[in-house]
Amino acid sequence: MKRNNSMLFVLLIVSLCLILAVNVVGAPKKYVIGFSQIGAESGWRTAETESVKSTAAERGIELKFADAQQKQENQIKALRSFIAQKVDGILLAPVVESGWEEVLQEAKDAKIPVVLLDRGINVKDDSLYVCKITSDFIWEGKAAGEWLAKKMKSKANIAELQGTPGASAAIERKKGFEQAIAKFKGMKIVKSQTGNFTRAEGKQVMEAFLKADKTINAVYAHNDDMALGAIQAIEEAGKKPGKDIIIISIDGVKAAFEAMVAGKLNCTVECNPLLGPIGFDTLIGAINGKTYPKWVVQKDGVFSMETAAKVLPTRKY
Ligand code: GZL
Repeated sequence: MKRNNSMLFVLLIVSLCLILAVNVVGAPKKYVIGFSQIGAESGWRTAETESVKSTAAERGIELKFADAQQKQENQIKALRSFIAQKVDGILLAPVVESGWEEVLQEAKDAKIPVVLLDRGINVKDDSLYVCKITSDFIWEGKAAGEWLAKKMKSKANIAELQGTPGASAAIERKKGFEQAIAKFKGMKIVKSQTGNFTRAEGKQVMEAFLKADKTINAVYAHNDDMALGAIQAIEEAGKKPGKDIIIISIDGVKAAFEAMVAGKLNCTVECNPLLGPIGFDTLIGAINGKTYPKWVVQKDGVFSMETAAKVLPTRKY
């Protein structure tokens, strides 16, 4: 009897050790990822943050999130903190293109891969980052210019609301738009200034434009939030946005579709902010030795007032 009991006891211990071993060995690694986000300047930015946070939660990734309040020095501080904490990888949405060499070299020296989300950077050594995952901003600017030229029958006095100075999204959207309208001598940018991608500044700048130039009959805004601010300014000036002044912007956020349904915005060029899944797929892949093209481009669409009501219910952000 005694012999059976000790056999049973040994069997129990061995089974417990096996279960423990399987759990420890088989448990998926819990990645620790740092995300340096630009801020919360627009509906688009908020949607991107939500996409990254919800994907991390779904995948059991420990996310260290830092909001830089639009300041590059805060992003650099955050990256240094992530490096000091020895995170497995870093997601960086770079507020501007320049000034990243030093801190990205520190990440490289620490063997921490960095994936760029939604904006690009200018560095001599592109081994400092795995890749950038962004839309094609030149294409977006061109699509906006071509749509507006068609809508205005190749003749318009355009007020341009630019994004953040030095941001790749602003630089390239301006470039693409100018390339598109260069074909039409009647398409003229008569006013152009930054509204920093925010509704409040878009409104302020548009108020000043309307006071300064009564010939403005079209607006090109580098994002929907500035377009929504411009719409408020146009209405307060006693004019009808979407009719007296034709407005096109970029992002395709829900508020833009609502403004199109209300007849106040004429067109928006989509820019996908839901970069959480592809961002983590790429970064975790890189952590495990996978390589990627330097640019993983996102595809976008163009949505006008005429189709907005039908499309609005399908929008995810
Ligand atoms: C685009 C992104 C831009 C959005 C703005 O990828 O960087 O920044 O167009 C946001 O809404 O502020």
